[in-house]
Amino acid sequence: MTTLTQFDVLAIRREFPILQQEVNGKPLAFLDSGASSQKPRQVIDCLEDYYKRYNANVHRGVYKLSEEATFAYERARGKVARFIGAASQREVIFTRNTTEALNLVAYSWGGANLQPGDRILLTIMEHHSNIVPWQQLAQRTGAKLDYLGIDGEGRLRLDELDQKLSERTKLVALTHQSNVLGTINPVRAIADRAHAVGAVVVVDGAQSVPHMPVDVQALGCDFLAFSGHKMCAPTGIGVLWGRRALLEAMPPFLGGGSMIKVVELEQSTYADLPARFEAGTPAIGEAIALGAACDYLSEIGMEAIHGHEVELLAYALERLSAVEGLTLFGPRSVEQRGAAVSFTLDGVHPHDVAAILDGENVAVRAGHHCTQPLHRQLDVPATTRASFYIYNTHEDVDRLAAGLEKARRMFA
Ligand code: 7TS
Repeated sequence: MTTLTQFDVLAIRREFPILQQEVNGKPLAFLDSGASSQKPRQVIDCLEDYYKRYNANVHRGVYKLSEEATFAYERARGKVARFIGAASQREVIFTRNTTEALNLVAYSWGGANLQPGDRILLTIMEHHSNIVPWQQLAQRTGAKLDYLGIDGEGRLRLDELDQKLSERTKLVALTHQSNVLGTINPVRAIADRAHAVGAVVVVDGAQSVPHMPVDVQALGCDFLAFSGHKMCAPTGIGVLWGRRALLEAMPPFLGGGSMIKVVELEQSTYADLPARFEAGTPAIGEAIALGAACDYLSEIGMEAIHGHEVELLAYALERLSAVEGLTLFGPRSVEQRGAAVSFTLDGVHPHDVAAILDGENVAVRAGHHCTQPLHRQLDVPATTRASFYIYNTHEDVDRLAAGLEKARRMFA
């Protein structure tokens, strides 16, 4: 264990108020950060400070409070831009979450660029939020969907690219990291192939941006969507990053206040980036707190965070492999995956597994995790998932393993 010197997990845990409470004398082993992470004091304080000290609408008032709020809101946009290596903060659009960011691209870019017979390439491991908007787009435009499959270890079948990617493919949308399998996809290689046929590449970064260094230039994609609530920030704030030239050519998604230049009775002209895509009053405090979350994570260091998670993942895979009757999904190699581990336990329903773990104050998620096509492919109706973050420890893994042994004994 090398982590405690470079990565002081106990010091990190102290920053999370929710981890300080016990239930029935047991501390919380929170293993559901894949759904939504816990929040550190720095982020909670930032949100509180906004509401207590300078709460006002942005981009309108000339008074001091509004100017302060506008300054903080735009500064947060800059922090997000730096966090993902964007060329300009104008390329950062604040949305509600990943889902809204993906819908924005589908409606705006998709509606303007797709024709009947065009093809959209997805993968079988996508979250519903990276499937349904494209299905709806296909229904509106007459485009068709293709899906890249997975191999026995839950890795994308890159050998299918030749057959599934063609001149008719206008858009490729894929997740950077699977929320179920943990698989980290080779986005750069796929983006290069997609660009060679003229397709635009949309990356769902909901499970990668919180957990590893993500640089949009290195990734080589055209759009990146992610959610604040999975990376220590509040709910209600998400991000769409897009290449400036693409965003500038796109029509607005939602119409209303803040996104216009001039409104006449029959028509309007639209504001420049990023305002054109931020109709209405945004989630101001939440965006500012997302900026604080970027600061917080950067201070720890995304490389260090990833290193900590890889170490926990390796330990979890080892401990869970020893549980009789347990089937693990996803790549065996920790190089190919992130720290989300889904499994089934013979003879025990995933929801019962989760309920027994809850009795031990170990929080995991059970179900299809918004990936029904993937679960159909895996041929299981549901799985139980443990997902790890900066505040998790080896002890959390031990408690997970002990809870699983208990579940196995109870149902034996
Ligand atoms: N994409 C991926 C890969 C996700 O894991 C999620 C949320 C989303 C998109 C949607 O994010 P939202 O913030 O717009 O809801 N995933 C999960 C999960 O695995 N358990 O709960 C939510």
